[in-house]
Amino acid sequence: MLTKINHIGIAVKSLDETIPFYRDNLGMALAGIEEVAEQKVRVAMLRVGESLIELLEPTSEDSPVAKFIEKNGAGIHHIAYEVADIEAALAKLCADGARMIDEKPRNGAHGTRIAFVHPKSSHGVLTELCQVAHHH
Ligand code: CMX
Repeated sequence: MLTKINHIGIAVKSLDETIPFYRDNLGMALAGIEEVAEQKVRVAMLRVGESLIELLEPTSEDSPVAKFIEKNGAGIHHIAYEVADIEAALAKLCADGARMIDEKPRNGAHGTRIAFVHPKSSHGVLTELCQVAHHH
């Protein structure tokens, strides 16, 4: 069902203050910056091998990422697994009784379709399923 780790989401207070560490000190290529209005975040994608690091900056105080940072400080926020067929993956998880945040896919950054499993069902790790626009 899962094909690889698409990205790891990291909550940050400021993209401008965080990007230099990943891009310049760790030497990752910045793949793009985009606002995802629906999620109230601005995201920067940095490439590491076949996976990405997704830096998440909240764009409003009621963003889920703002709430996370308030509670935990900046740090790892979620892990996103790539799936070839997100409807099939969601149907399986629902049939298995997992508590979903999204029962239907919604739009993520860079044309992806995403759905989150609630951390109460995934043992404390916010888990995202992600279907990329052009799956190979
Ligand atoms: N990882 C692990 N646990 C988390 C978590 C996270 N990122 N965020 C919240 N939790 C836990 C909390 O610690 C809390 O646990 P306890 O009850 O044991 O204290 C519980 O989940 C409820 O948390 P809360 O602070 O009360 O927050 P909410 O219930 O309001 O929201 C969540 C939590 C996960 C449902 C919400 O953040 C959500 O819907 N997230 C999915 C959307 C999202 O994160 N979007 C940003 C990324 C967008 C992108 O990648 O494009």
